[in-house]
Amino acid sequence: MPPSPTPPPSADGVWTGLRLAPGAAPLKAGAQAAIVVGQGLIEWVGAAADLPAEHAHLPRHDGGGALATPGLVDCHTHLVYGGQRAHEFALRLAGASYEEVAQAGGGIVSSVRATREASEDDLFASAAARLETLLAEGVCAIEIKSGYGLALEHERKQLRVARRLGEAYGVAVRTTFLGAHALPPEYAGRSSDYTDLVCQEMMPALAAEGLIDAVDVFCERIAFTLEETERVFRAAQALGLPVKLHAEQLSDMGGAQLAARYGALSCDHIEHLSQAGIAAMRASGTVAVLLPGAYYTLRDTHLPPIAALRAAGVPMAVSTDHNPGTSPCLSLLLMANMACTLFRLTVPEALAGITTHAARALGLQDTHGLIAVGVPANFVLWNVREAAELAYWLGGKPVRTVVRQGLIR
Ligand code: DI6
Ligand code: FE
Repeated sequence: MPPSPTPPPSADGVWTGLRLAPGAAPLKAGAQAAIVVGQGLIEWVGAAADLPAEHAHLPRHDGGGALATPGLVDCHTHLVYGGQRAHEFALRLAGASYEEVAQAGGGIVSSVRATREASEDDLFASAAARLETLLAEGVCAIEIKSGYGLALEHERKQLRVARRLGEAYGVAVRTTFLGAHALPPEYAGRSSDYTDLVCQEMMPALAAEGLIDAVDVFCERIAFTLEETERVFRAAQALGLPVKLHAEQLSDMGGAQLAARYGALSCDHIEHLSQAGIAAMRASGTVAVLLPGAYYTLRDTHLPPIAALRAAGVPMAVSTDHNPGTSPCLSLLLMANMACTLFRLTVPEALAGITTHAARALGLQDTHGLIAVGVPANFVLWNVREAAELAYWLGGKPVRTVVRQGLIR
């Protein structure tokens, strides 16, 4: 269902009866807090007792004792695609590996077929339903990748849908061009030629149309080589576009070091990340994006090097990696839970991973994933006693109110 034509009510005014989650804003955790919203921006945040007199006359919104966090940020999704792949789930249950499914003509390429067959409106409708689920759980900014079109017109279609979703739903959408996701069937055996097409035709055309906020590559032995990845990065750099990488998911390709040399926003998956990769990411300020939904779905057993990332001080984000093959996940809170349970993140790390650090992975650290004066009002009120509950419950709907782009949703 597209959002109703009547706009949601404004969140302008004073929000009281709140507790701020630890780390959400510079205030003693748990103290009674207030947030002042004016013209869609946060004008003031602090202890309710310190509310400046100038704000006292404003309309009040009662938080009812809820816990407030910044709006959630889902920093790695493949949300726009045709069809779904439940049958592959069954194949894998019967013993096939992800790589075997891909080599047998399933996998990414089957979603490419369905995406090419779908109209822009079909893609909008199916992605909108998924987006609504994520938004209802408190997502206020989301990254959406292309990569199921693998030809100019179909990549364009996916990215246009991503932009339209952002406008229709009033949510910050960052688009990522992932033309180098898989080899389209018409380029079988001609990976280098396809890489040229991505760099020389698709990327410049889509960038000129304002459809690309960042560029990504699936650098893996079943996808693109390190050399091809670097060609894509060089093309991105020439267009002034930031890069990120699907790195070291199934094997250590040295992708993280390459990405760091190009100042990548993030390296994602990174189950097989080496110490050299960690050092390079630390030096370049690249965020480590952890994707426990894919790890879980693939029944992976090779854990990302969490302790080493933590020791190096590399910021860790957590995301759904929503995609029809390896992570058909529509709950960022469930990912926070799995980041704790499977990857041994602490609760504060997991919550920073779906807010502050996720925003950084999108280059949005100054405007999203935080409750601070001057930023757009994106925050969530939760019916929980303590922040740990956000990573603790498996399922459930702890949201009380979402304020997104200054409106009460
Ligand atoms: N890594 C992933 O986990 C997804 N893409 C990627 O580069 C999987 C995409 C799919 O199987 O459709
Ligand atoms: Fe992915």
